[in-house]
Amino acid sequence: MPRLVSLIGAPTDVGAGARGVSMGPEALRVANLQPVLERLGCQVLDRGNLNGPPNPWQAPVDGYRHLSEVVAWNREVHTAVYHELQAGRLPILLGGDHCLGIGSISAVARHCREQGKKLRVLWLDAHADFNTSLITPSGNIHGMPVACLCGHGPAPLVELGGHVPAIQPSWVRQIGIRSVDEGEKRFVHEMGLEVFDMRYIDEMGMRHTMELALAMLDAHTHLHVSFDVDFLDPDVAPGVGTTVRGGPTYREAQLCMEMIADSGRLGSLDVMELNPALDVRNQTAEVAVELIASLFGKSTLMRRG
Ligand code: 6HN
Ligand code: MN
Ligand code: MN
Ligand code: MN
Repeated sequence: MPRLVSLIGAPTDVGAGARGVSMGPEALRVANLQPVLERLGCQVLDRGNLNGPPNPWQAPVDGYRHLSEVVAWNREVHTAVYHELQAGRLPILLGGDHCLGIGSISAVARHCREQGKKLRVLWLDAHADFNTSLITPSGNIHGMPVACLCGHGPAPLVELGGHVPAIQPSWVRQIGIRSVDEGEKRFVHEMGLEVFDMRYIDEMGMRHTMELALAMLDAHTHLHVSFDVDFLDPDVAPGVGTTVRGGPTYREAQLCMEMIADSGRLGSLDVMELNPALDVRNQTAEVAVELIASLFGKSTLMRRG
């Protein structure tokens, strides 16, 4: 049976500190995301783009920039992602900034609760995205989604999926992390998030890292991948708002995606923070599409096992 996949565009940058990730969904389409997935045997529906408020481009208020706009966009995302999951389809959220992970993952968590499934979240990112209004250096909500999902954030975001907290820290594995703010560091530690930072990947290698991150999945596990494109080294992915040197190479990222594919448990995906305004000839979108192809089972020769 072909894999049923739905593309959902969320063209906004309300949660970010730089403009331009609102153009991410179109860049991924231009980089042939749909035909690439179809060649891999997926049946793909492009649901088009969600609608939400424009970016008012204002300063943060009480530690949050654009809170009401962020809430409005996340409600849209939650509804759309939940709808696809209920229809038995695998949603791919095309961001958009990473604040939208709140709407997406709260929908996945709700679906899993109703289906009696276990949820595991892989957070591929240069950043931990675990700030709160009290410790954020920027007020940008794309630096806060993991904390919000774990119950720490403003009520309308924390309660978005109807169950508080939406997820437990122990369900999350963060990979590729190399930029964490001071207060955020303490909070990550306090909450016991499992972080495979770049130091860990340098020392142990991507293979061992992914073996641990993917350990103990079973037939009842729904695997959600939240792929912030700034996970990648800026040498291969310059088109992101918040580049941080020293990320996974192209080959390391391919191995990461191939090992997730081999787990056979991928149930939903976010592709976030792609910024065409900072890209050169759409190369970052093309790299992202190549990696998504690996995530959906493309391998150089035959699949093993
Ligand atoms: N992202 N930690 C920084 C902040 O402003 O909170 C950067 C966050 C980046 C978020 O890339 O999704
Ligand atoms: Mn399902
Ligand atoms: Mn992020
Ligand atoms: Mn990031």
